[in-house]
Amino acid sequence: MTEPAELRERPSVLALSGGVGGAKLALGLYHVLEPWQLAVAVNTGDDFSHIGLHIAPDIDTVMYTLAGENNTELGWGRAGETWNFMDQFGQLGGDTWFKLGDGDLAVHMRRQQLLDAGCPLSEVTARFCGAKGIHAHIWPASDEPVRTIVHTADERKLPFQNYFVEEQCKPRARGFSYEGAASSKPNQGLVDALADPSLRAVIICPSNPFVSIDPILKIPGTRDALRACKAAIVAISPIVGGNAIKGPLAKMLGELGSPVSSRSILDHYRDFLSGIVIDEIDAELAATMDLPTLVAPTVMVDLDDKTKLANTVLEFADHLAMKSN
Ligand code: FO1
Repeated sequence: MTEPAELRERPSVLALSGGVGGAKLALGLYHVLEPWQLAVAVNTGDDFSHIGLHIAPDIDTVMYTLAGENNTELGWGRAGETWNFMDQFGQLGGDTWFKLGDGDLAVHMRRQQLLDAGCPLSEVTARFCGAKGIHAHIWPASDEPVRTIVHTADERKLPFQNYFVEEQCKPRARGFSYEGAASSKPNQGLVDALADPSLRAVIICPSNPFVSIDPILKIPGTRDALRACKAAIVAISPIVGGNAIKGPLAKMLGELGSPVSSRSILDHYRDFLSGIVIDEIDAELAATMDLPTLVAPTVMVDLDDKTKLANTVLEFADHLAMKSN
């Protein structure tokens, strides 16, 4: 499990990503760039410890997606998964609200073994990606624990997976906090990429700003580094036609009193963003946006959609970079 030699090269495109939606665009970028040119800094706010194992859902979703092993029906885990472990575990009284497939369990067992031996999460991730033949840089945003907590209207503080899986996003959210973020350090690759004057672009994937991108931005120094970054920074809005493509974002925006609109996404990232891509269904919104806005098809179903959007986003970033020079 050695690191491919080209991964010692500096990436030219940095993507910040959560799980499913971010992984789709990451796959598009992976196809249109030389693989080693892509770095993906991945949310770890969804991570938690469960049945003694470190679970890293977004890292695994990005890793399985780039390896072509992702389960497209579930949106998480591995394709062609079997569930013998879970069935037995449940029969014996074990917790089954969070499901680990047999192959996925092997990933988790090996990850925990390496973490217990003192290997940081970034190193474990690099080793796994190497073993799966992935030649892009996949970085956990931090090696230290950052944990998203959902503050509910009924005054509870729910760890993300309890909110998302166990309670199926039903509780009303009134805010979020990011346990451990203040004492965490950003991944060194992420710091170096953002300071690199030859970086081509930073892409904020169409991920949930509150629970996928904010846990990255709350890591000390990250938001400042984005503000200081010389490359064009482009976000792809995860809101399409007044709804989120997947997940609880629309519900969250409503509960927090914000419009379910790409306008809210722009406002969220305004201090560091160079431009935003919104879906063609929302074309009329473009005229009201006070930052360069590109209208394009953003819904990614097949690989062609993903590579087309990746090319569109990169061209837009290049155009914005040219304008600012
Ligand atoms: N999501 C579910 O809705 N139910 C599950 O049982 C579940 C298990 C699971 C196991 C490993 C893994 O990497 C992800 C898993 N997810 C599951 C997905 C995960 O909770 C969320 O999709 C992400 O955290 C949101 O990005």
